[in-house]
Amino acid sequence: MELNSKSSLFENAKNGDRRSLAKLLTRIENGEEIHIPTTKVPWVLGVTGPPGAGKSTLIDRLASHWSDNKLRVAILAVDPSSPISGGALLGDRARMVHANPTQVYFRSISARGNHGGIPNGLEAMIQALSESGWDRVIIETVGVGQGEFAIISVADRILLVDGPDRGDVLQAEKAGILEIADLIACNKSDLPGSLKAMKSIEDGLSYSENPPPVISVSSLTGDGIENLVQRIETLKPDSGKSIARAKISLESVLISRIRRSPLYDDVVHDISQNKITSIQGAERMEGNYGGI
Ligand SMILES: Nc1nc2c(ncn2[C@@H]2O[C@H](COP(=O)(O)OP(=O)(O)OP(=O)(O)O)[C@@H](O)[C@H]2O)c(=O)[nH]1
Ligand SMILES: [Mg+2]
Repeated sequence: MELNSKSSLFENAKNGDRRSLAKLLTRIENGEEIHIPTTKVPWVLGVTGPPGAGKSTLIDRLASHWSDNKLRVAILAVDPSSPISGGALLGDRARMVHANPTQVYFRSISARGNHGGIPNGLEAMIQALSESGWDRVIIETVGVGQGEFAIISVADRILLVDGPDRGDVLQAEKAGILEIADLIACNKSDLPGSLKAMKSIEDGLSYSENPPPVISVSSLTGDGIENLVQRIETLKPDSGKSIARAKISLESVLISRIRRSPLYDDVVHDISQNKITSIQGAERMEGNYGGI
């Protein structure tokens, strides 16, 4: 029976069967309602930052640290461009060289079809992973535009990764994202420009009332990783969110809901054809938002 097969998928996933886990996550991602008991609060770390900053390489270091300490680590990589889910981004999986594969689960999630909002069922997937015994859930997203920060509405701990020679630090500052992080890792400390990058990040935070710590690391050599892990471990996710973070979190959920509305594509089309104004379009959509 359908119900039985759903619950046995969860039971099997809990017993360590990865195929069942993959199937379970795919079903959740496809919008199926699957009841999973809630017995704990998931431990979730969102890792964001500009393309190429070293997020995947750094996550491998973190996963390696935790897997060496007998923790099971699940990594969900949100791929903004791929229509395909379930498989691993080749590039990203290739960065997983240090972590113990028996203790690590890796999966990419497509963000396509959500117009850059929160991927389908992400929160339920996190819960499923947590309840089936994954002690740490890490979500990797590229943080370059407003929509991509949707992640902060599902992760209590946010790590921003930046580094030298990216020219993105300034942009990050502009978007106010430096402030939404709990921690900032200035990666690639082995490269010559790293001191300058640290300074530039610290300058960007100089007006912040409660600036997050900036930690210099090299995911390549492992320098500073121990310190970063200590900081992550001691974050207190319950201590409240900054106003900046609460705003982005709320706005991301609203944007996702608007984009998931069954009317969205039609209204966008009508506006593009000058049939209606955008204000009329917004009025037509009111009360017709999609869920999350
Ligand atoms: N020198 C140096 N190179 C690094 C370091 N960390 C990562 N890299 C390199 O930077 C490049 C990008 O690393 P990724 O880990 O794929 O970066 P990413 O942020 O996950 O990239 P996207 O997922 O494409 O946004 C790769 O060539 C890495 O080998 C570091 O600490 N030092
Ligand atoms: Mg990556």
